Amino acid sequence: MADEWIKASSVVPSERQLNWQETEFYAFCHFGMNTFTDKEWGDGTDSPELFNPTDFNADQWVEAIKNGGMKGLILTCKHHDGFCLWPSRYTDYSVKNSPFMNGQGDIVREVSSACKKAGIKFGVYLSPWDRHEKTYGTGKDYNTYFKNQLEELLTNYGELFCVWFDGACGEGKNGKKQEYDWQGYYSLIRRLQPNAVISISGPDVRWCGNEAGICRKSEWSVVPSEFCSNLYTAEHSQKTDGEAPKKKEMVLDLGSRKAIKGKDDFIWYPAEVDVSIRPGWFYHESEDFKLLEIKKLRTIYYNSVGANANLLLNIPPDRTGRINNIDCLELDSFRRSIEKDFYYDRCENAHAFATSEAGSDCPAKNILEKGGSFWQCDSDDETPEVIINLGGEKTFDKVVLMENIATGQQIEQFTLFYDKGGKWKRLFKSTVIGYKRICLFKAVKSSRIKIRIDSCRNKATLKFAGVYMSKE
Ligand code: FUL
Repeated sequence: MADEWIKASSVVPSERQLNWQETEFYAFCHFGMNTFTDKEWGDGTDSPELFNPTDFNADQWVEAIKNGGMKGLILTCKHHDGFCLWPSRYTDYSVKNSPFMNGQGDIVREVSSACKKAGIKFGVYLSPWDRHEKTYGTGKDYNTYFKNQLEELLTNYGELFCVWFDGACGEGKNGKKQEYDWQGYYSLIRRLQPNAVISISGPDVRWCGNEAGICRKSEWSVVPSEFCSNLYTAEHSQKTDGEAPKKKEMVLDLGSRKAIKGKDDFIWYPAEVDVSIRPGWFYHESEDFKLLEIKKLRTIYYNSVGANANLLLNIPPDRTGRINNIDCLELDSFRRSIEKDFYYDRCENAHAFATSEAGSDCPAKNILEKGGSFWQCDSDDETPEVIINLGGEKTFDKVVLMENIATGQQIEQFTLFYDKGGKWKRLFKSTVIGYKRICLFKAVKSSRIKIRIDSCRNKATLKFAGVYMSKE
């Protein structure tokens, strides 16, 4: 077969995947029966009477999430226990039989409206595994039930940016076996919400493979199509209560030339890192003082958003129906810390030059503008270089690079240099860039930096390059 990487280089994202990628950092809200029973996995037998948030306020959730720097929210409309946060016509196991607003309430409505009002995206999590619903395990009947519920969510709550399907199932060998009608679910979503990505057990967004907030050193968005397999995802997902999937079970290289050798079908399947701000996914008072440390959260952020993956951070609302003040404070300090990191923009008077340009419509100067345009090297330039002249000596400790992924992912390896007394000195070296790579290093002072693309597939592009210094 011809070189696999040539084939891989021509794979591009769909419009919905591009929009999703730009969302970068968004919240997961695990809220439901487990919030009130202090569990992580309910078995579907807890009475709806128990669901009773006394001070529910979706605007407060959205305010806290926005204040954390997040641009979207995915709500667990139904978790494994089967309890629905909206008054579904197809089951009694929902908010309509709870004391919440005397059975007149609809959490999905409240949260989706709050997101819309505040200008952030809204998405739904609907657990395929359902421990309450009697038809679960029957095949066709459950699929009809599931599609009916899906349709309610897809039609009654405005535009969705994501439908998130979990791969988890704790039925075990001797439990119920449900054959999911995945294709049926997907076509319903495509028809009713064509702009929504289908994540995890779905064709648009790939689960990074663990719940510890770790992604690969080289997170390729183009991978062999066999990695888009619900069976594979299910095998690696959670199977018992309280035992989250570990990093060691992950395949560590999905997209390098070595990893794709011998494969002939590739897809755009970008990574998402999902992790909870607390040890559990649902709120437990006992975990109020066990939040991820800011330092750890920052590391997760830079290793995901800064390494070509999106970050889905779980913030579980508490029993009052609000995001606990402890989590709100943490989100606030986190966002402030990231803002400080990018406080000084060192490219305000910069100029950019490249060893080659593919055409007059893609000059190097495009990388200094945050717009739709980009730089692309010429096809015979094997190790293209871009030089950014900062317009004077500047101190900096960060470089942000973005490829123009609309034309595919090309860069396999790059090195950054800075000018030290007229000589190029190595500053940073890494592998893929993709949508975004944030390079962190010890502050240096210089008037020029050089980006050398050591290896790429098709003609390298850069859509953006930024140089920053943090504020003390
Ligand atoms: C897992 C589930 O079992 C957890 O409860 C949680 O919803 C997490 C996001 O996915 O597989």
